[in-house]
Amino acid sequence: MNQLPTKYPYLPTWCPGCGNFGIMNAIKMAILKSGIPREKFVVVYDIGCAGNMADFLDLYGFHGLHGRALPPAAGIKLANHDLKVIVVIGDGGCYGEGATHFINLMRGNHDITVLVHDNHRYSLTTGQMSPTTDQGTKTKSTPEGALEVPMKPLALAVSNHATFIAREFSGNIPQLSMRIGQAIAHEGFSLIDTLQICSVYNPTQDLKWYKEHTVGLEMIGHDPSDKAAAWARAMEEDKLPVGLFYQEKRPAYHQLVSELQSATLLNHDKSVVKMDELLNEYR
Ligand SMILES: Cc1ncc(C[n+]2csc(CCOP(=O)(O)OP(=O)(O)O)c2C)c(N)n1
Repeated sequence: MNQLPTKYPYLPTWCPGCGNFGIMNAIKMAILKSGIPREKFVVVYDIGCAGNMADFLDLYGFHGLHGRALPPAAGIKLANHDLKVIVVIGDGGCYGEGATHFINLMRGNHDITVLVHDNHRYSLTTGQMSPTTDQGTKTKSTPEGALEVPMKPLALAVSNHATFIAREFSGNIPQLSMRIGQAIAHEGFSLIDTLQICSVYNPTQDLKWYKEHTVGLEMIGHDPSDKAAAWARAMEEDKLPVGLFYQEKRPAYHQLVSELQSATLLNHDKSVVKMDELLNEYR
């Protein structure tokens, strides 16, 4: 069976107007369209509003700690590289608490798809500033306005050698779904920074705001094989470019590990491993 039920096991508890509804539907559409059996997918969820998707999506999954979803995702891929691994994580988890994992797994080109629900806030804990909050923005944790300048996650991805880098919008479900499909098919680290509406803790950046402040990369002419151009687009501020910034073909981490060439780690012939001898070496 390759169908995703719409009501499993609970209806989503996100606030009305939350971008997570669109992102979850885009994931479902991409998985159904991929033709890959759903038991071949594992979703690793971070903590937060985004991570609560663990309760609503009928797929194999693992719910990690806040900021720590990327290491188990890489581990799952190495244990059984036949699986497709997707990470569902907020901007606070990926770019704040888990930034070191984000930076270093990109360098290794670990074959995981990282879907960042970038609502520019730590939303589950009621809207504190995150690394992508605009300078000057008043939040509960910055009553006089955020003092820091925001992180540029796509520029970070370009400079740290991610091999698939995109930005999409949670309100454009067909395009987001198409991009998730491409990211799943890509062999290597894929990042989709998804601009996500948080109607409660970031009401300013609503549908109208995103329409006015984003521009499609295909409208301005962009070659996704041009890394220098991807960097320049990733640094833009007035209008946020949306689309595929960069893609290159480079061996994924598991494709370079010699032990994984004959079979997945899961399918290795364990009878050839002499555990007693191995343990004795360390006595
Ligand atoms: C290590 C750790 N730090 C902090 C928290 C508290 N906490 C839970 S959810 C959350 C905010 C999550 O924000 P984000 O990752 O951006 O996801 P969102 O809720 O916006 O989807 C925080 C700070 C926690 N659970 N664990």
